[in-house]
Amino acid sequence: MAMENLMEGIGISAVTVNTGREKIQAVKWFRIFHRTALGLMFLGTVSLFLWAIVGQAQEVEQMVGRVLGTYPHDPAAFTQGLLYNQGKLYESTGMYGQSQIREVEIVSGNVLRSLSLSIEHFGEGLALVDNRLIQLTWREHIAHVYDRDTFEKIGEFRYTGEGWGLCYDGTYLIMSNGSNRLFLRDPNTFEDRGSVAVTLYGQPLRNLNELEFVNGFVYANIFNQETIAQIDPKSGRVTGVINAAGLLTPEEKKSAGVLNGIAFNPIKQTFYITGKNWPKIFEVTFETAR
Ligand SMILES: [Ca+2]
Repeated sequence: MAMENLMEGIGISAVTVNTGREKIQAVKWFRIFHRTALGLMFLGTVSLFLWAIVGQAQEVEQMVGRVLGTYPHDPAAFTQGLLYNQGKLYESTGMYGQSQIREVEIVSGNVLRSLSLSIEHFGEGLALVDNRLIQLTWREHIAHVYDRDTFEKIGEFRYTGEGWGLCYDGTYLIMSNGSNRLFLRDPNTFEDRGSVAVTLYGQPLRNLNELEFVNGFVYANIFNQETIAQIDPKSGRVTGVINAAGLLTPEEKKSAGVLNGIAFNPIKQTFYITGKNWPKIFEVTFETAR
C-alpha cells in the first residue's frame, strides 16, 4: 500500500496506463496494415495469374495448314533441310552414306542435280546466302558451302555442337541444335552472333528443328511432332502454332518418318512442307484455326 501510494505519488501508474494505450493502438494499426498488405498481395497475385493466362493465350495464334497442292517427293530422301529459290527446291538429306544436297523440280519431284557428302558426314539444315548454299552436318561440326549455280563445293565453316536447322534472315544465318535456342551466325564467317531462347507460354520450347525465315518470323518444325512454331526471333516468343497433322494418310505414314522440311515461295506466298522419307511435298498456306 505504501509502495502503491509512493508510485502514484510520482506518477508511475499514469505512465503505465498511457504506454498500454499506445501499445493497443500500435497493435490495431499493425493488424490493419497486415490485413491490407495481405489483401494487396493476394490481389496482385491473382491479377498476375490472370494476366499470364489471358494475355499469353491471346498472343499465340492457333493455325492450320490449308493444302493447295501436292507433289511427288523421293521417299528415299531423309529430308533435313529444304528451301525454295527461283522456281526450284533445294534439299539437304541425312543419314551416313546417303547424305546429299539436291536441286529438285517441284512439280515432278525429279532430282535435277545432286552432290553426295562423304560417308562420315550426316547432312542437316540448309540455307541460301546470295548464291551460296550452306549445309550443316549433324555431329561433324562442319558446314559445307556450295555454289548454287555450279553445284560445286567452294568452302566450309567449323562450329561446335550439333547442327540441326538453318535459315537466313537477310542479315544473319539462324541455326538450331535441338535445344530451345536459336543461334545467330555471321553469313560470311559463321562466327557466333548471339542466341535467343524460344518460349511457348513462357516455357522453353525444345527440339527446334528445320527452319525457315518468312516476313520477320522464324518458322520451326518441332522434332517428333506435326507442329510448326511461328517465332519472333527478337524475343524468342512463339507467336503462333501451326497444327500440321494429317497431311499423310495412315498408309503413307507407315513408311514415312517425322515431318521435317519447310520452304517458302515468296512469289506465291505459299509454304512447302515435307518430311523424312515422305512420298509427298505439300504446298500450303497457314490460316487461323476455326
Ligand atoms: Ca527451310
